[in-house]
Amino acid sequence: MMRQAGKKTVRVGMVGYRFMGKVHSNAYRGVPFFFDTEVVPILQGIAGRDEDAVKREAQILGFATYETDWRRLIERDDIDVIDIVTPNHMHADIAIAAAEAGKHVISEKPLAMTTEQGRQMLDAVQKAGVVHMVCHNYRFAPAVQFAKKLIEEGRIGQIRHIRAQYIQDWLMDPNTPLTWRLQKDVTGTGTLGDIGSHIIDLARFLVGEFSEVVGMWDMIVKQRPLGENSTEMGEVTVDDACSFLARFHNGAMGVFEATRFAGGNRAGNRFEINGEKGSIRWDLENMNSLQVYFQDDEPALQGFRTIHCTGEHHPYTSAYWPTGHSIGYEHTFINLMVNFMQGISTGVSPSPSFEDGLRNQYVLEAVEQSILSRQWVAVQSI
Ligand code: 4PW
Repeated sequence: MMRQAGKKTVRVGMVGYRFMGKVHSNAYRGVPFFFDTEVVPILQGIAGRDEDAVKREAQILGFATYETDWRRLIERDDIDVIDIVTPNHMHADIAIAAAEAGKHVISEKPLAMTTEQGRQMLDAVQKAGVVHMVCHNYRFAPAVQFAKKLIEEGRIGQIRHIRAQYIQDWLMDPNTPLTWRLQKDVTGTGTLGDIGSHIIDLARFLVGEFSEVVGMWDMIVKQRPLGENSTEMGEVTVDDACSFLARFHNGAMGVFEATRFAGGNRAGNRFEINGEKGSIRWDLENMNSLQVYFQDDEPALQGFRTIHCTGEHHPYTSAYWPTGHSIGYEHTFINLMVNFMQGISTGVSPSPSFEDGLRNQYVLEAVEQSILSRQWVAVQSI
């Protein structure tokens, strides 16, 4: 850690630079702009294999230097944090090497390809004593944080149900080319790990730990063109859609659905939680609002009320704009990075940590096993 203008700084080395690279870079820049954290990130280095591309992205994203080999980035003394925004099959090697070099590590989700890899990653960061985090960003939406507060205050009582969806439609056209997200050896699972892991994280955050699951999945389009306008076809080797039922340790029941074939749903990440005293609803497509229902409201006035979570009474929002002014998807990552910086400052890994990532991975594994065995499967605990 260095000191700059009275602040401690951490120098970030990012591996990868596409969609999530841009989102993370923007989030690091947003931290000191909106928050007064003790530790401030500096965009120090970025790694990618294609020199022209990584050089260009370093300039666009605001990184001071670039490397064409991620191992070189990890070896450097002027890097304190390794940020992994690569496809999933690279997470484990990079995270373990970074931890062994004494760097703090933040990784995109799902944490790993398998529970074995996730366990090795957690062991490596714990052994090295570095701070670690996995990027399940949606729990940092102010309305979701407010839902957590209401649940912790007991406002909806004991939770009985959660039904959660992350449903998209970007693969409905069979001519949409094959991407790494559709190849098992690069991604692990399809919708289950890519977007199902987000609703698993939200459920763990809001409801509690999973006890057992049973699922089903489908591969709807089995072959896709290898590129735009290509006539050569490649195999899709993961699920296009996945649904599962769950039981939680606290007795709650869960219904989960992830798909990329739900026409009209561009980012349908939403949940409803029902407790003995009330209910809560959230929808990413209207992410600053939270719908709540309280059973003890006067009968004639009972019904869902919509709270616009943009005021001084709601988590994170006062750091941004005056009451009533909305924030967006990118702010969930700024909030996440604020937690990461605070974790580095205190030496305590914030949640979701690699431990949360591994717990999430155990749920993913149990769902997959239940589908393959056509049975309920108990979720392993750490
Ligand atoms: O993590 C997810 C991605 O892999 C995201 O939250 C949305 O779905 C956007 O892209 C995919």
